[in-house]
Amino acid sequence: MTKHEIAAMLEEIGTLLELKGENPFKTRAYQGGARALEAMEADEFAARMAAGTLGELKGFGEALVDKIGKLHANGRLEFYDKLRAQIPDGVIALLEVPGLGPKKIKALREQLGVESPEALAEACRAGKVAALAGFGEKTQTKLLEGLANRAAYAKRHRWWDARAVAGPIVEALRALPGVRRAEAAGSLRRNLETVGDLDFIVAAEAADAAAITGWFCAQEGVGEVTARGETKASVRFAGGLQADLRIVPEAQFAFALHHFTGSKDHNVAMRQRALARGWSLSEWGLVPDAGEGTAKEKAERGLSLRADTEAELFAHLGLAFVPPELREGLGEIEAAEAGSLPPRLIEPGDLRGAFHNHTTESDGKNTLAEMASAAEALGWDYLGIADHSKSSVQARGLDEARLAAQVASIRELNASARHRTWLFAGVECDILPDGRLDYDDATFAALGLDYVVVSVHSAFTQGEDEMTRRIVRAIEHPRATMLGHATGRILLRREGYKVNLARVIDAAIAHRVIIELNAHPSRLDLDWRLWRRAAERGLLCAINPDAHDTAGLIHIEAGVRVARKGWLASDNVLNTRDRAGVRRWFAERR
Ligand code: DGT
Ligand code: CA
Ligand code: CA
Ligand code: ZN
Repeated sequence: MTKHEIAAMLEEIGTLLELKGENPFKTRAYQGGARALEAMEADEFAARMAAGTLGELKGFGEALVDKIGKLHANGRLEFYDKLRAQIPDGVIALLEVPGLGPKKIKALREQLGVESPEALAEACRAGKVAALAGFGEKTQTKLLEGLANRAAYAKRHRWWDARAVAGPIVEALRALPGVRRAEAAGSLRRNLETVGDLDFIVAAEAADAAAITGWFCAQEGVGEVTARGETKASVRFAGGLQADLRIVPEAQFAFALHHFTGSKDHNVAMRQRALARGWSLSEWGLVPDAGEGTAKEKAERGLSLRADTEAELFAHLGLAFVPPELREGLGEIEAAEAGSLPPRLIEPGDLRGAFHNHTTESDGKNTLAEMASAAEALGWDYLGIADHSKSSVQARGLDEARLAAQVASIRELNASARHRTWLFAGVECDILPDGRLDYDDATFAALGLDYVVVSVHSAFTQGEDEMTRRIVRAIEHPRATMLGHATGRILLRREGYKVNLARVIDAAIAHRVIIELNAHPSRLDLDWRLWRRAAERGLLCAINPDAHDTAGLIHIEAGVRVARKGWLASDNVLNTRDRAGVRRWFAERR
């Protein structure tokens, strides 16, 4: 096991012990150990494991060192297996309910016998939770809300995760005998931030269909086949994600692909447009509306207009090609008719770097040098480092002295020319509950940072007015360069804080502050629905991975996909500019 994996394991052991109600010293030893491992350089860890000197460090007692040794050598630990077996799965599931931690779960188990989210919902509805000491009416309402969200969220999946499943399936489908074309359609193709199910469309002869559905239902990872016919099948993967397959004749492929890409609203508008021109548009084709029979029958009689590509389908209706991510029924058809679609949406290859990234100085898992090397390997022209500021104590935020030292290391690394990637020195500065920033003006003046990302990391429960005033005040600060994760939402887990985004966007435009499109697959915040209009009004975007390790840098692609959905072109995004262009922009701001 790697250092990260061991740390995660220790953290989990700490949680499990807490759930069991073990002595707090014991649980804290594991949690402390996990954090200490996270903070340790990989080289040091390897050296200490080889020399057997981990125990010399503060916080690494004998029992802990023994367990780390076993995990390091064998990748498993009997102690953990036994501990995990003592705790029901339902209790583990309770950890995912917002507002519940090990202590509260323990009280719920002991006093109400609650051992699953379902049992918790029942206890809340019966009013039993409100009556417990330390809970109360408000907590009970919150828990019920959290449970409802959890149920809704469980049905959807992050776009990034869905794509990881879909990509290899499309490749495999294309390699099957008889498959002429294969695509993933649906919300995945539209780059929606969360995906309900996967929709695969395949063009093949009827004679090959049975073998293709056969492969689809028997492929690795399928937990259950929920429907199966000659040309259609639906499966559920072990992880809960479901997938539909449809096989169509090649002549129908563009129509089926368009139909099953959706969205529903887009399809409805397209169908109305076709009808107004005397045509009926469906997954079967584009057939005359007049005359006997269903659209399917007409298509089978060869009455459909021909379209080998979706572009031809759109052309039949007098429209320019609408990229899939714009097909949400939000004015894309009108724009396609008027010729006012963006001539070119931003593409992943347009980005030359990113600004919001962490290192081991705060809560990142890789050092400055490791992050720089990773960015260089990706061919990035520059990498911005923005670790947490001092108020983010849990993330080991940097005080003035540590930040000054980090800025010096960054300057040194640039001067050494060890990496082709240039490092910009920034900080992710907490917006304090009253809207002040986490460092005073003198500190900012002394630090000489290239830029400042301002973000909310505390007091999430403020009312909308207070939160809006707070963020606007931060935007008005002359040192603020960009606003990080504008709502703090965690997709499928946590709603964003309440804030009037229209006013935040107005303030950002007025003060020439960038708003980030946080590209972490769980954030994708600021939401794509707001970008089109904001960018038209002059808001500049930066697409940032918020990387906490080297692997996190590639999440930037998720941000670009969602930026396309927000109609953004490369001009709208600061990090499509080269190093000199970015430097110039920072300098003008100052
Ligand atoms: P999802 O899976 O919930 O993330 O969203 P989609 O958009 O992938 O929806 P899904 O899988 O139910 O259906 C795929 C596409 O098929 C959908 O975007 C549009 C089309 N479609 C499905 N049902 C209907 C319908 O009742 N009417 C129309 N016009 N189109 C539909
Ligand atoms: Ca779908
Ligand atoms: Ca579907
Ligand atoms: Zn943050």
